[in-house]
Amino acid sequence: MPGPGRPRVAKQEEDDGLQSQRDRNLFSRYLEGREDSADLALRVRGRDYAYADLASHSARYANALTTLGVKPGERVCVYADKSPENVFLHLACLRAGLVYQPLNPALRPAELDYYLAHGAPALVVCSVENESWVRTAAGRFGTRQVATLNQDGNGALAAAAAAASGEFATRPCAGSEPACLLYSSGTTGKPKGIALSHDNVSANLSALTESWGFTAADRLIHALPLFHVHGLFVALGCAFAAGASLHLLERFDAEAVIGLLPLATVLMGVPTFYSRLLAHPRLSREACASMRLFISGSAPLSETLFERFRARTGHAILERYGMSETGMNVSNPLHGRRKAGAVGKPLPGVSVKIAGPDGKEAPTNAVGELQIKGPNVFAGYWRPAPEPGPGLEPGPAADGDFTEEGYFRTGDLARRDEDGYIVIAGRRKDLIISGGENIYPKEIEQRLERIDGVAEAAVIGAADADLGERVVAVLETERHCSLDEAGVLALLKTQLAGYKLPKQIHFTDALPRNTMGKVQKNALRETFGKP
Ligand code: MLC
Repeated sequence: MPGPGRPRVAKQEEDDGLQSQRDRNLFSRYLEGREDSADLALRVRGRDYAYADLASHSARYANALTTLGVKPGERVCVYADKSPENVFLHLACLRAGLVYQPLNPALRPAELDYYLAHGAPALVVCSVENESWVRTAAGRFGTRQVATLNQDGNGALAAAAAAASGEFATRPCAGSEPACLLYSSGTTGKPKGIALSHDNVSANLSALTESWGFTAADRLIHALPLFHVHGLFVALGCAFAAGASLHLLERFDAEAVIGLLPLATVLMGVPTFYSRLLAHPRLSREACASMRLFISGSAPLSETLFERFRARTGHAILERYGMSETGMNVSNPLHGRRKAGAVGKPLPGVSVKIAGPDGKEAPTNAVGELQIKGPNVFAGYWRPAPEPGPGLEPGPAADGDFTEEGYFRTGDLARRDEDGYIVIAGRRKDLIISGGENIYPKEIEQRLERIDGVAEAAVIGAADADLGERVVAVLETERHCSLDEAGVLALLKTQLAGYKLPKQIHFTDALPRNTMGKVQKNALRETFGKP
């Protein structure tokens, strides 16, 4: 901020700086030169939106948000379903310098509280159906505004946008300003806030569009949720940055995707998309004739799935590796060998270190911690600002998340093979990835242990042909306890989003423990973790 009495030269430098930052807004990147273009940007439910429509609709939403009093830097918590209007809202946030804080609309009220407290949003957007209890929750956390947006495009926010002007001057912003606030599940059971800046996303999109050969001629099937980095910035972002078009599906549905394949060139998905497509009788080489690329990420793609898909369609799925904190880091090549079981080589501009126990680069094929550096990497977890008043600030980068050399410590284990391809060898402690959703056992265990009669809960991931892994809970119950699976699930359902619910619950008098009394999850995986 320019302060009184600051030297003229500093002011001049600042002006020059602002000038060079004029186009750092990610929205400018997306729409560059296409504000009046009739080229197709989005096709959804039989409706077409050209790039010019993206410009005018996002302007209407940006005006509506501004009228609601949301100011640059403030969060807009979007607890709403996937829809074209939600896309306009995301673009509007970028244009107005607001921080899009998307949440899974499957979250239960008890889960929403955390995000309102942590993100301290100025506005929550939710469905009309949820408005009443969301208002009460918003009131508890000091959120100033609640506005509604339904999946069908109705709601108070949509009405305000429809009445607003279709012109809005996109706010020039510094590249370091946050474009979104995403969350990763923390090992402690508390999700961690991840702000990706306009520059983080922009750098990642340059690497991805180049590496994956995106052009304006591409037509991407978008069946991913909008509340993760995968659907929001990788899928939506690659398409918009290249001036391509998107077929937006409100959720993944194998039948609908197969119907769209002949009209499309690229699909991005989690491995579950591919196993479900393979289960569909109409998946064939012919159905994929216009497709140039199938990309998979967010969860490990098994070699069997890779080979089965190739045998059926002739396409080698391109697997890549990323995470919310960094966007995408490593990818198999567009041209060249795509290795089953490997996630590929570092993307342009991304530096990968496989750190051995001494912190130095591990030798070829030796497993070490996967560490990442690059312009795509976030600055640090966001934490609630100290009192007084709500607000957020970037967390200190010194609490072990980054190495002294500035590498982000992913916590994942990996090795670099003799061809330089990276192979993920083990994951962040305890993490379960189910259908591409990250689930931390601690959060579920904490809920289970609040149930009367549960002495201790242990949650593990079991191998699952559809989801990759499914959540399984093993409960040590108190004597004479009459709990059963249906009863426990009924209680959990009111507190946890459906995807986190255990698919099986086992009861035991005594969980296996080591001499220190700690539950031995490996023993539980042996007994209960099989397909
Ligand atoms: C839904 N359900 C799940 C689930 N999704 N259970 C376990 N794991 C999941 N992922 C449950 C619901 O609660 C419901 O239970 C039942 O399954 C059917 O719900 P649905 O809504 O019809 O599910 P479906 O459409 O089949 O969804 C499955 C899915 C979806 C795999 C298509 O979860 C999905 O789109 N996943 C993608 C997640 C993603 O985008 N991850 C990216 C993270 S970013 P009930 O009991 O109510 O019937 C990241 C970084 C990176 O990791 O590198 O990309």
